[in-house]
Amino acid sequence: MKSGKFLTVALLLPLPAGAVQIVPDYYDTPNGDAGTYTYFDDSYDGLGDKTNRYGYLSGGSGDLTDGVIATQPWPVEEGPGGGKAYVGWIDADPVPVFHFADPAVIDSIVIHQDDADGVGGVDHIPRVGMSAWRDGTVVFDQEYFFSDPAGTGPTAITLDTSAMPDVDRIALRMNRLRDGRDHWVFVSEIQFFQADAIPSPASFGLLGLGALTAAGLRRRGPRSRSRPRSRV
Ligand SMILES: [Ca+2]
Ligand SMILES: [Ca+2]
Ligand SMILES: [Ca+2]
Repeated sequence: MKSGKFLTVALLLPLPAGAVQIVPDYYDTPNGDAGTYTYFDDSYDGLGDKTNRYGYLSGGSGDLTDGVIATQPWPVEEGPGGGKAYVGWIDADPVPVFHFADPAVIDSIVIHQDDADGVGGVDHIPRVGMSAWRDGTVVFDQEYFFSDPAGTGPTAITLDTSAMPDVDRIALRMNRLRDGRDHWVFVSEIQFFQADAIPSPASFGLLGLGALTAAGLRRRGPRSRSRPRSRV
């Protein structure tokens, strides 16, 4: 597997002020489903058949962490000529599992989705169940609830994980809406952020990118990095 990737995504993507993005080394996930179009994890580079509905994909990275965030509703993004940035599921609540080579401080997680308000049966994620591990032991469990975001279209929800210790594996159960109808979940990106390991804007100009990246690797006292772990 590739080593840990700490990105100064101010250069790549919008991100919370003062945050550094931490990209998982790889993730495992059930592939997406198909309907009018296919809603697969098209850029996945690990094991598994990414053209197979719900085929299990493992050990790689793809649409969920490639930095591409859909800006169009699913019929445009997934239709002819679209970028195919979403992964869409309907048969079961998808539970992608994200792996980090080194225990990581994660203060927030942002899930980019299409809040289609029922268009084509696609709707927002009302609940996310999160579990996180360190060296094979669950160290954080949390349920997050979300109301229907204002408006219709691509949007994001944020999970506050600032109380979580260093972890090396995170599972996110993205629940489908349950209101008597079938509902798809469409997700184009999942981002992990560390909140306070970044220099102030005044020092950024002096320190430059290299120092900023190094700052992203720094751990804070109470959740300081201890020792290398073996992957589980
Ligand atoms: Ca993406
Ligand atoms: Ca896709
Ligand atoms: Ca809405």
